[in-house]
Amino acid sequence: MPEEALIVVDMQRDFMPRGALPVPGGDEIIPRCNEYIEEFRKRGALIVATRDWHPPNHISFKEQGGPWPAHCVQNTPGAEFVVDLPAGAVIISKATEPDKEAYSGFEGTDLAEILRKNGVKRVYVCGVATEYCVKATALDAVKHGFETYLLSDAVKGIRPGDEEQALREMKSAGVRIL
Ligand code: VGL
Ligand code: ZN
Repeated sequence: MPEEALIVVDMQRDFMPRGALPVPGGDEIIPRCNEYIEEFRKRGALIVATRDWHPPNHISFKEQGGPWPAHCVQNTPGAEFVVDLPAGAVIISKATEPDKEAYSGFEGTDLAEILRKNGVKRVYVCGVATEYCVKATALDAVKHGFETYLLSDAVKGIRPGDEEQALREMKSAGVRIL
């Protein structure tokens, strides 16, 4: 049983430059994420990729009164992964219901159960955006009792100041920043 999992958060086309909700420099971490995926795969870790997977009328979209432009709509090119996932990777779709927002990969999904069933004790988190889905996922991982590591050279935030604050919050919650 793999004791470890790599959780790659929301590495999707719409969060990259020229996407619908771009994270500045989001594409710069693609090679690093791919290296981690390969390294963790080789050492037998479970590879998990979360994806934002919204219906077209999602509550978080401006058209619905939410804060964000429409992004990562289910089955559109903007929702596609930009990292290379191996066969056997576990894909976790989140925020799939029109009236519920979910930044964390654990929220409204089977992620915690899947990790537990696979014997996972430690999780390593990378991806975007640092101060939204990465932070929420890492904090929930701690809450679920996993030893949690942030791969800080493979995350990117929307705003640099918010990213710094998010790193401090994660650290004080018990996330180990690598
Ligand atoms: C995200 C804003 C809206 C994220 C998702 O993946 O961090 N941010 N939806
Ligand atoms: Zn979203």
